[in-house]
Amino acid sequence: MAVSRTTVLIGAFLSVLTNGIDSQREERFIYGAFPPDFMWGVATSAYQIEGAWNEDGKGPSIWDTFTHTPGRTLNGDNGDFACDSYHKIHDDVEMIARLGVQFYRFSISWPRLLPDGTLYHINEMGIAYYNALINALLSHGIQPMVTLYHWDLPQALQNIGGWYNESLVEYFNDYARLCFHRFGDRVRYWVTFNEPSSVSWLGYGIGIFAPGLEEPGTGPYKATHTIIKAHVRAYYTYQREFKPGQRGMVGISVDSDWKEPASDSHVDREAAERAILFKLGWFADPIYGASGDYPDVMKEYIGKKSHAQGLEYSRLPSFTEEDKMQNRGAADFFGLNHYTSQIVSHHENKPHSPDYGHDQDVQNIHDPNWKNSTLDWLKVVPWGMRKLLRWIKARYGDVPVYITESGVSDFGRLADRDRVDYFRMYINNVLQAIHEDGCNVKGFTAWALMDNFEWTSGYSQKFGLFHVDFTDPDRRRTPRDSAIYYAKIVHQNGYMKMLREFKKKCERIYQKEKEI
Ligand code: GBH
Repeated sequence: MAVSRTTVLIGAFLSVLTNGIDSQREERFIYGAFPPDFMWGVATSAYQIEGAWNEDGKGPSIWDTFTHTPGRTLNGDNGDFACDSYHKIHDDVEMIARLGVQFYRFSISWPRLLPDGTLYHINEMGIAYYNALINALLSHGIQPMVTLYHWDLPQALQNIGGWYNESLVEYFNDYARLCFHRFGDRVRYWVTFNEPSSVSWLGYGIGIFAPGLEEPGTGPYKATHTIIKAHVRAYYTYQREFKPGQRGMVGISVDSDWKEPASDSHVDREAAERAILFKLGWFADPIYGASGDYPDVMKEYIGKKSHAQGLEYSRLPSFTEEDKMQNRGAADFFGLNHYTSQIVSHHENKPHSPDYGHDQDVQNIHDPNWKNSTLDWLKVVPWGMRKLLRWIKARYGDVPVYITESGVSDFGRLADRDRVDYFRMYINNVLQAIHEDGCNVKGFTAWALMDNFEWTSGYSQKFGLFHVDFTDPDRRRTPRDSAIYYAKIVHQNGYMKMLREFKKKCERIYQKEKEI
């Protein structure tokens, strides 16, 4: 009895020392540290936390309009009050400081600064709020990472067509310049757009997100075309006018699931590749790729399908040669939001009504063995993180990658074991990607700092490291186990000390057993 236990312990001990596989799980786990300059962060976004939707001169955004329309969100929830972060800078910064992270990723509400979206009227009270937040962060040694667009477009700009209207390239550029000018002396990291594919597909394709338009065959492509141009334009504004003095970096945060081929067959492997290119490559190829253009496979498939539908042109807009030259390399870092994976097989869609989903000729499913979260789309697949990072390196080279979001939902218990497990394994796969695949990952951001307004799911879904009591007018925040666990990883910059602790524990037990 004693012998076999000892043998087991020694085995575990050895496998840990050799960075070996945790044999109790199908998942691989390694011990080790992240590079010394690796950055840890935590994220939120304006509409999801600020509240104060019509205070101090803020203009309405498309999400105010959308959530105030009956039937758009679960239980009619909205962000009118949310976490009341507009009045809680002190509490928020305190929480972030407790995590020990190096940066806080938050977003600026465009209509809080520019109520009608344009420079016609600058709302100084909105500027004052972000100044106070940035200064409070810096006084705690926390760097701000600022997202300019996390989906809350000024309603006034939707009234002229939203991202269908190319003049938004200029309006966005004006807004970005204002932010660089007013905040850039203290901000080193800028993200232009958060997950633009969610905007294009959910907002303009199937209409489940604001502005709620349903044009699945053309909307997403048109909206994306403007968004990419807006990103590129703002990138050069920063380069020319601000970078020499401010020395910051500008990137874009794209989101992608990992797409695992359903089989080894050539068609399924191609289908999985196509699915990633339609989602991630759609934005990343023009900016980080060699061509400055959309992926060839998108041009081919959308062109082919448009033709079969009797169109004389492709539903995918095209970039001019000059656009392509501008697009290429228009980012200082690669922002990645990653949550989950899918199994992809080839599935030919007969040409019927045009649809971005059908254009891909793929079928996405979940492996029934994957661990669930409380959201249908979010299955826990830690190794997908590593494979996706590897894919990004293979396609876009050594551009610095910041994981700008990753996290998991539940119904909100403080003892959130599942969230601890999620971060333990997802972050570990980032470590593996760095150590074993040479991926140039520079930072990790946990989504989210605290529970918040989860878009169409309202307040039913909890992503927070901190619990928020939404029945309390004070919106009291309380750390979950995952907050403590994440702080530990941040503090250790990986999993080093745990190895030492584990070693000590093994030695102690081994010693005791010998005594017996
Ligand atoms: C991020 O999106 C967002 O940036 C963040 O604001 C959000 O709170 C967080 O994730 C958690 O959701 O409705 O079935 O069509 C994550 C990527 C892409 C996930 C769109 C949900 C819609 C699935 N999201 N997707 S579905």
